[in-house]
Amino acid sequence: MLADKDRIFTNLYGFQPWNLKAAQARGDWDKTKDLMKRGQDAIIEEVKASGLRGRGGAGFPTGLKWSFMPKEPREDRPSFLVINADESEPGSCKDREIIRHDPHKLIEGALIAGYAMRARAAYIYIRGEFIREAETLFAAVQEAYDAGLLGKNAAKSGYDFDVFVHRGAGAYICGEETAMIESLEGKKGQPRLKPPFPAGAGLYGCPTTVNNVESIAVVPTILRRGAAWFASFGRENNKGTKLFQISGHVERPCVVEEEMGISFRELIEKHCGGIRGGWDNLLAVIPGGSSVPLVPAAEIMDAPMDFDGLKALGSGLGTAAAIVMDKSTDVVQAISRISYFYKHESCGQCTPCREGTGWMWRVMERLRTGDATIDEIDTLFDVTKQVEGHTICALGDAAAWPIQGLIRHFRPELERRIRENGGMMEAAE
Ligand code: L3W
Ligand code: SF4
Repeated sequence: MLADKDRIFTNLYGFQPWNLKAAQARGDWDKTKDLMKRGQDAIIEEVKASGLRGRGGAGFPTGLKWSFMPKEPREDRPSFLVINADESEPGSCKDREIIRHDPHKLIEGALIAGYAMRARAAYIYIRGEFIREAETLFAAVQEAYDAGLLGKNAAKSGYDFDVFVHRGAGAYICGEETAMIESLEGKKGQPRLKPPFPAGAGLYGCPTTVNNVESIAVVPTILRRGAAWFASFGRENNKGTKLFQISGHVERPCVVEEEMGISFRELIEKHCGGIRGGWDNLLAVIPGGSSVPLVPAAEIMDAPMDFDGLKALGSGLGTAAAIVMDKSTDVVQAISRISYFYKHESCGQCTPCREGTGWMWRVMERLRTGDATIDEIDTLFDVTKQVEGHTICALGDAAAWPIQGLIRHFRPELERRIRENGGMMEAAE
């Protein structure tokens, strides 16, 4: 279990104030200028050496992503950092806690990361529903300006850097990096085709890096304590500490910082008071936010909670938001509800997603009520394969994977419902 002294987010539960004075007492903004003095490339190398991988779901190496940015941005084509605070993934609630209780870690991280990638400014795109969090963030950014930590000669570093907070308007798809960029530009939030990746052509066509809130907020501590310290947690390719969010049928749902690779069992026992009704009562877990396939109880119990450990089980770490389902759960209804979510949130610009998400949800509903036919289970699986990998952005995959997981692991339950409903074993001619 991670020792308290190794936690980055020391005010995660808001026991102390979020404000600048309290943040400085916790060590934030301490000699930021000296960290920056190490030089832009040295900072990027340190982040690479730490093994930090993106905390927003995809796990792309953070230092590598920064290294795609131009070393000498043109005057008429400045570089930008965009921070994804549009936390909308069902089950995810970690970035919200950072913004509520530790916003200065994010703002200091924005300055250091922005400097390292030679960005002119950072835009923090915050989920529209986060009304109180946005108020906190606006106030924290203002405090930083008033203290000379942002703006001209930010933190007396000789570097000019601005931070703008932009509120979203309630669309899940704006969490996709290129839809976020479109939205920031004042357009309808619809993903762009990649490549070009944002580092080549992002905000206003300029070089842009989009990073998750947690990825940026850990950077000052990594620099202060060293890449080797961060990399001493976890295992090869899965380094560092991580915020886990555990919801559903545990005794005490929570957000907690832990070492990457902690076993699911230890995570639940140490921080959540166990599974409701005991371990024998566990049915399945969606380990990484709603976009990844569920994992049945027997497989998840001793699994390492990291990128490779969950990939090996046919699932993923995603945002490390574990949704725990005990045996009282109607798992078909749960996945059907998730299908409805993706149908609702599809931006509609590509056909497999626009048509497929609605189609998949309608079949899921008939499976829920037992009104489908047995052979429709295979047809549904085939359709998920037609959607997966055939869309502009990852929302199509995210809609397909939970259904694939359900069919893979709970087919007997789907068939039982159809049989007990007196449903047809095969489709009518
Ligand atoms: C330059 C290359 N850049 C990749 C960059 C790319 C992006 C990052 C990851 O989806 C996932 C999704 C959800 N040159 C590059 C390159 N990049 N190759 O690396 O890219 P990618 O395409 O692997 O992922 P993505 O499209 O960013 C994100 C999953 O996260 N998810 C979580 C969603 C979370 C929320 C939330 O509320 N926080 O929405 C959960 O599983 O399914 O697979 O920056 O530009 N050659
Ligand atoms: Fe829009 Fe869905 Fe296509 Fe993504 S996959 S661009 S959400 S229609």
